[in-house]
Formats: sequence, structure tokens, C-alpha cells
Amino acid sequence: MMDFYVMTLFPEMIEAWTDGSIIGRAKKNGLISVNAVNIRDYTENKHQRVDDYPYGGGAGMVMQAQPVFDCWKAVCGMTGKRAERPRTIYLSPQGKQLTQEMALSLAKEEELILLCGHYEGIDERALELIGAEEVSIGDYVLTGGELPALVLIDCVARLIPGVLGGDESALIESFHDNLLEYPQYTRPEVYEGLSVPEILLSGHHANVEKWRRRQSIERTLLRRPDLIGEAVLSKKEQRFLWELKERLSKEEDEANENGECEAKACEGLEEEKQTEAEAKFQTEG
Ligand code: 4GO
Repeated sequence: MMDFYVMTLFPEMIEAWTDGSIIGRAKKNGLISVNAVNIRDYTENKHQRVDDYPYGGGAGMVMQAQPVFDCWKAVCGMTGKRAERPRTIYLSPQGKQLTQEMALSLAKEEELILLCGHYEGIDERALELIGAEEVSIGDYVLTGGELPALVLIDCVARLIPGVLGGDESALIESFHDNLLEYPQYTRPEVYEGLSVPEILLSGHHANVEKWRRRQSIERTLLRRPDLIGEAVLSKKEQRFLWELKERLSKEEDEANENGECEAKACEGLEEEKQTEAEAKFQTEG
């Protein structure tokens, strides 16, 4: 059982999403709970405000420390005495990036508090007092922490035993060997003239397995070369990877030879553009 507490200005967003699909089923089965807590309920401002102008000036508004810290203390009370200071995560682009490895570590917790900011963020003193860990789901900026919190809940919850059905839990293996997934096919056998790879229809289990592993290796090399060094491969698979690399570098050399003339022409063109732009800049400047 794992309890998620989500501190947010938009509790409906959290509830709407976590009621559906596999996460909704896990809630019904009592494997997880998701409790959305409205930060606005804790403001002492008589107009129910939770934000104010940033000291030092600048665009936008900042969430005040008071409602956030008071809300957090209240949530700590809700979590019971199971943990002294429940692990609290502030979703922000400044955080450490969420990975499968981090998700596995988070899945061991009994409870997690997720703090969602809005506007230009939260007064730093609240984050300091809470001792929040900052986590980012990727290098891009969003208008609020709710979507990242939901991403984190989904990613962590599916690692909790029983959340995925027996069949689905095999999916946890994904990323396990640091390889990308192999391609999947379902009926019909031919769609828009495209056939399912012959081997998948053969019924030969060992060959299918071998083909899938090789597809995973090839995909990882082509799409995520940064992961291939970490891949867990058998001796035969290492050899396959080596041959694959050889083949690709040969193909690249050939392409370069053919492309050399083109590249030269291109370079010339770039230079032309450059001088044109410089001339324009000088006449304008
Ligand atoms: C998290 C929060 C992006 C992420 C956010 C991320 N944007 N990449 N925006 O995980 C404080 C105010 C942060 C809006 C929030």
C-alpha cells in the first residue's frame, strides 16, 4: 500500500486523472491511495489569495510560503506516524530528472507528498522549511506541477506489486537491460500492404525471442546510442552488436563518399549566405 498526497491549487485535475485506467483500478483495490489537498484551503489571506508579487521585481506572481508550509504541515498530520518527515517532492524544471531508477527507489516508500507549483513558482523559504527534493520530468517548462506529479504517480504506481496484472507486470522488465522495446504487431496480418514480420507467425518461440532481442539492440543503437553501453547482453548479442556497428559505419562511410560533392556545394552556399548577411548587416548598421 502506498499513499500519495498531492498538494495543488487544482485538486480536480489530480482526481480526474487518477480515477481512470490502471491507476483507478489500483485505487479501488486498495493498493494505492491518491489524496489531492487544496493549498488554497490553508491560506490566511482574507481574499483566499495564495500568490503575491516577486521581491526584486520581474514578471508574474509567486506562491506565498504561508499557505504552502501550513498545507504541508497539515498533510504531514494526515500521513499518520509512519514516517517522521514524509518524503516530499517538488516538481520543477530545476530538479533532478525522473528516471526508471529513481522511480524504483520511490516505489519503496509508504507515502509520498508531491508539491505542485504554479505561476513563477513557490517562495524559496517554504521549499527550504519543507526540505523538499526537487524532481523534473524533463527539460521543458510547464504552467504547473500537476502534470509532472501525475507522470510520477503513474510511473511509480505501476512498480508497486499487484498494481499491474500478472500479464502486464512483465512490462516492468522494460528498460531493465537498458534496451528499448522491440516493435509490436497485432491483427490483421497485412495492413495497408504492410505485413507482420514472418518470424512472428512462425510459432517458433526461441526464434521469436532472439529476433525481438536483436530488434531491441538495433533500436537502442540507432535511437539511444547513449544507452547501448549500459545494455546487458549475452556473448552472442555482443557479437551481433559489434557486427551491427561495423555495418552501420561502413554504410556511413559510403554515404559520406557520395555526399562529399554535395557537402562541398552546400558549404559554398552557406558561405554565400554568410557574406550576403554580413553585407546586409553592414549597410543597415
Ligand atoms: C515541473 C514544473 C516543468 C516541470 C513546471 C518539469 N514545469 N519539467 N512548472 O518537471 C513551478 C511553477 C514549476 C510551474 C511549474
